[in-house]
Amino acid sequence: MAAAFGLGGGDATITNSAITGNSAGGRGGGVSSSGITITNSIITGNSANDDGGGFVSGHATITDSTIITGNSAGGSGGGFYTGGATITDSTISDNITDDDGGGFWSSNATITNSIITGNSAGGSGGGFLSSGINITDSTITGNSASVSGGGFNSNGFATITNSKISDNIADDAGGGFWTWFATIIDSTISGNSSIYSDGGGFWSSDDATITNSTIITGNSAGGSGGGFSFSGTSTKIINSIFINNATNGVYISSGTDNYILNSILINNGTYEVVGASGAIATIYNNYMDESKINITSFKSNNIFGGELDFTDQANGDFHIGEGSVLIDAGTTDVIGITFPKTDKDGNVRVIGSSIDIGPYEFITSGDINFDGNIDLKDCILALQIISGLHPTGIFSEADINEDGKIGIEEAIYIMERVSGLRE
Ligand SMILES: [Ca+2]
Ligand SMILES: [Ca+2]
Ligand SMILES: [Ca+2]
Repeated sequence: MAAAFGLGGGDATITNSAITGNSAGGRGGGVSSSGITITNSIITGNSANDDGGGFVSGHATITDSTIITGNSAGGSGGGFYTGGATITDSTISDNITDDDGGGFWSSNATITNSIITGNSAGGSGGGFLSSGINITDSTITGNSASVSGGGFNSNGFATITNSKISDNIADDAGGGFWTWFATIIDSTISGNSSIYSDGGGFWSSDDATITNSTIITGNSAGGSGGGFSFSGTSTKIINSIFINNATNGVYISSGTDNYILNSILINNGTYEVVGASGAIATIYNNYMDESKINITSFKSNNIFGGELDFTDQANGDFHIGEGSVLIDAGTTDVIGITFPKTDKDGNVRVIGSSIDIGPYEFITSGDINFDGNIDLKDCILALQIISGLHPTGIFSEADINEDGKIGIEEAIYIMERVSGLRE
């Protein structure tokens, strides 16, 4: 049977529809079109002998709870194949291809508030393969690739914001993903594996910046760089976490402009950081055992030992309590480095005398002006707010009773603290 329908020159609009159980001997199992907009629809059970099990299109907009699931392709793009994809509020699941891009293949992709799960590729890019990727507020989980990039493969840049890349598998490099350039902000990369190669969490072949992110728990690599493997000119790891990756936390194979700053690296096997000959790293103000650094490096102000006071490490909650040695132990004074102005929760940092190590800044409830202390200045600010004034420099996260406002409860709390009635 041919594709359900084909639109040689025009765009297809599919709304509140199901495209099910079609097959094509060539490309585009369900639909072949120059452009396609899919809204609140399901595309399932279609197949193509060549590219695009669900559909082939010049560009695709996929939105509003659309589900693309259970399609297959002999070529690239199990779910679909397109020149450019914008995916919003949708799910791409359980599609399969013999070639690249299990979920889909696209020249570029913008993925927002979506889930890419359970897809597999006989080539690279289990979840998808693209050349330029923006991922925001999304989850890429449980995908697999027989070559590189279990979660996805980017032949260009990948920008990942407030997203989770977890439990993906690649036979070759980049369990979570494989990319040239990587920018990772406020995200979590966990439980991925590259079975026979480097970069369990991910692999980056050129500049990579990781900020306020957790690269944690059980990423593993058959080669080196259980958490992250890097082979470009400059990587910057800032206020991030590498815990329980194997073997080794970070592998840096090249470059002299590499930085690991304000980060936590523990329990990553033999070495927290490993470098190839000629690679150099600047490693300042981290929580790590310096004896487990195996790269030519400039080192200073790293700490190890003492209470971390994570809220719930076993369940991946790395907020810190008031007893933590991480508080105020970071630096914002390294030439050429831009440090984050907010933490992983989006709360303002720096609070207190210096930035904290790790993705989260410690917040003292009642510290209305976020200077790290509770004193009369905070009391006066709370009283001004109660009396209807609108003082500046107010930190609403200092709220003590979780009503999202600074009010009488905070004023009383601060007065009790200041007067010694309360610890
Ligand atoms: Ca601080
Ligand atoms: Ca204060
Ligand atoms: Ca309050």
